[in-house]
Amino acid sequence: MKRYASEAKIFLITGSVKKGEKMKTTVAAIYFLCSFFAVSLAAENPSETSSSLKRPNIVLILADDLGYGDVSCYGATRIHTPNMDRLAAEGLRFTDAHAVAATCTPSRFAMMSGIYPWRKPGTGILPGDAALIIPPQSTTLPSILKNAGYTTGVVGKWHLGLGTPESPVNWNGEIKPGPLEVGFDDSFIIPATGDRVPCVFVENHHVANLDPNDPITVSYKEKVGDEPTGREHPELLKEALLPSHGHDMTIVNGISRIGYMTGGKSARWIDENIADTITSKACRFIEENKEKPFFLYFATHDIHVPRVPHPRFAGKTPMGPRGDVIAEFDWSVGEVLQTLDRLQLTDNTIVIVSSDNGPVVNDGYLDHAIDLLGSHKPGGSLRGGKGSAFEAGTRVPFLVRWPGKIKAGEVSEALVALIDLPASFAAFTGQTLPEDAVPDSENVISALLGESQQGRADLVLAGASMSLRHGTQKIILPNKNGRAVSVNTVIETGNSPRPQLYELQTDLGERNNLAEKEPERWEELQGILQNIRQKKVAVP
Ligand code: NG6
Ligand code: CA
Repeated sequence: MKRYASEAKIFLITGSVKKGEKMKTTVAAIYFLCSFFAVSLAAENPSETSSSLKRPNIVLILADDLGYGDVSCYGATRIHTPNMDRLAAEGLRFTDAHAVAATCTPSRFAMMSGIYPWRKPGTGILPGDAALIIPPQSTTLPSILKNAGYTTGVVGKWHLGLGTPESPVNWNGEIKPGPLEVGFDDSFIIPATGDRVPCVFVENHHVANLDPNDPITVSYKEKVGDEPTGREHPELLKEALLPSHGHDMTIVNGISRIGYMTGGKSARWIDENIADTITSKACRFIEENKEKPFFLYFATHDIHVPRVPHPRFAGKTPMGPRGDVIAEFDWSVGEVLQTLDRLQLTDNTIVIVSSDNGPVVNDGYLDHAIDLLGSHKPGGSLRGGKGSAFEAGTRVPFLVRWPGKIKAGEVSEALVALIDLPASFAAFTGQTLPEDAVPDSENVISALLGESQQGRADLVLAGASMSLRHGTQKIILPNKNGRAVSVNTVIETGNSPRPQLYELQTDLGERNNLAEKEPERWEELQGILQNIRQKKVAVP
């Protein structure tokens, strides 16, 4: 307890907030500082110590490809997500929260670094053997919280690269730099995605359960070893997981993947057990750190392809594997909530649940997701989906709960984004950041805590074409080369050779293009977008 008291003093001295954002952060920062004093006072009289007085833990659960319409508290009716519904009932549900990119790597890069991904080349969807794209020692969401005294952990999907271009990742040796070099104290990750090799977990600096006599080789260029591929041996594949596009390289557990691998048999995951494995790791991290403030980034494999639910969930929804893995994801959320309940940490923990990008139905395997969709709309009433510049590409479910601090059952229309987490939590924890750190991240902590309905004014989104949100107005830049519909996923990309302008307040479905009718408004918004793009920003 002494530790808290002395840290509180340091925060008071250094506790100015970033870049003239004092007004917005004052309430949260004061709460944060007061909680230190409350704890230090309570520490002198231990009977007064209550969990609600401690520094709040932060648990960020990020689903993969979960759509705005895939959750029952966002309107889904063919699928039930009781645990996310519980969070919405006990906390704040955002209706206009975004990932800043419509695919995984750029979205997560932005959330970690506070930098728009289009400012940095090489932040597109990464292969499983790519180098780390976040420079070690740069300011990141976990490094901010670590500096604030939190123990930081990541469990689940990483997809931000490992190793360096000069020293590519060695799966049989020490794997670094990676999560531990960008601010995490503890890490148990899927290196890239479930559909990419290597199909193993990496725990801190090493592949978990690797037998040194069976070393791993990975290649994204050519076949390695003599294990069969889906292309050569489709008869070896699980029936519901035949590839529809790509995904026809090395077969692991009867599922062919993107990329080639050999070796590492004892370390390979079993797809049916991924959710169980990482959920129990996430809960263990909470349990092990229950005495001190912690930040857990729990990035699930669900609901990405290949969709392979545990037998407990298989066939439990009317929508086939895609529905079943939504139920499985919701179960993972529930396990985390129950762990917090059991450890009496619920009141002292901020829980955030969101998704890295919008939904996709056919993402490479013939798993009957399309036939079994029925009336379900993965993007709700939004247009587009994963990869798209239309709203369903980036507008995602976003729930925040902090019992007693955030009013229960409220809805917020504030425009907020995952990229805002670094600046918001820096302000919340009274951190002073270097002037050039997290340049595109805005402090929206008051909106996140439900104290204000005011989020950010502008937000640049990276789907198939670049777009700008300015309040409820939206433009999508013309794109002469892109297709209007993705050949593989059959998702409307939002690409058009003509400028697009929508007023989402009255046209959420982006059907009524106003650009030609209102050229001045188009020009004005385009000017705002250009200014943001041309802003001089340090990109480490
Ligand atoms: C695409 C894959 C898709 C998925 C996506 C990444 C093909 C044809 N498609 O390249 O299946 O893996 O990358 O998804 O290979 S994300 O959510 O991690 O961005
Ligand atoms: Ca994703």
